[in-house]
Amino acid sequence: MKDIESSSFDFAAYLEMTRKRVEVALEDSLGPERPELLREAMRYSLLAGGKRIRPMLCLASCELAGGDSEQALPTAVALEMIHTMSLIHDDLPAMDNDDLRRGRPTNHKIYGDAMAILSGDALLTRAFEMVSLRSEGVAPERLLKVVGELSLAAGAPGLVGGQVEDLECEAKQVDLKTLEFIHLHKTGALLKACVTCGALIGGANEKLLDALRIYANGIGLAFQIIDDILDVTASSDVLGKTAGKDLIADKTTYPKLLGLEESRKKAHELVKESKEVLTPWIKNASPLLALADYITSRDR
Ligand code: GRG
Repeated sequence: MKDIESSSFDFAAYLEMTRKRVEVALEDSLGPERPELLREAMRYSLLAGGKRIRPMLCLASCELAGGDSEQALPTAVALEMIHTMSLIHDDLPAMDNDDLRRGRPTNHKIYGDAMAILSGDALLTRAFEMVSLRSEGVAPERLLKVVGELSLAAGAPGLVGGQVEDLECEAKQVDLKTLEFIHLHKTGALLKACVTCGALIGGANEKLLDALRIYANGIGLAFQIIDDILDVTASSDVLGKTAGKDLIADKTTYPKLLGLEESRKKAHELVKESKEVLTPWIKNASPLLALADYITSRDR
């Protein structure tokens, strides 16, 4: 099938506009937490930049389903909160033990391990508050489904399961199937929740939800392949996190199993397939098509 192009869509302008919209919503999302140190630690990581891909996927999916993306904004914020929590916890000494994230020292390097765990916990629980108590104009049954999707994505069937498998596989020979399991859970599950939650709020039917799940699986794997490639080819300065860690930790990665060129090819194929799934909705799918391309063209 012919590759789908979204040439007339000004993605750079869309990206900038949506990023600013998300930053404002993130800034507004944190209340007067007490004690002040907890508030500081939560803000430190949540407002540290980041590409904000997850909220963008949520807002774009809501619009693709015909909804008003303003109604999905609290859920978009919730998704970024869950993502940020997972980064804070992933960087802890008991997990990936990293010093650098989003271009600055990791949360635990500034606030200590206990506060990093607790600020992550506070962000995770605040995410559910955003959806259930701060969404306006969305039918309660839709919000209930969103809560369900978020629980599945964050918990054992998603992020936690993927992370445990990843830890279990450290310094072991891992085959392609296991690597795929890790990434579909560690990275893919939350990306899938971004599109399903946005689409549910927008009132998507089952056909669109199924297509978006396939789209998300494809871009989720592609996202991780590019992450693995950048770990070998980019600098820590550009990435804002420690480059070359996979090699040092002797982790199995796509470049290790397939080589750099094959890995790039696989990521492009996955993105192409993800875009094709959205063909029936092509008229309103430009942001999601362009976000899929962004994943393979990104340099950080
Ligand atoms: C405690 C419920 C609970 C879950 C935590 C720690 C953990 C379980 C999971 C780790 C998940 C993880 C860190 C996956 C890596 C995903 C990934 C590729 C992150 C990088 O995403 P980007 O590039 O980062 O979008 P920015 O900084 O741009 O947002």
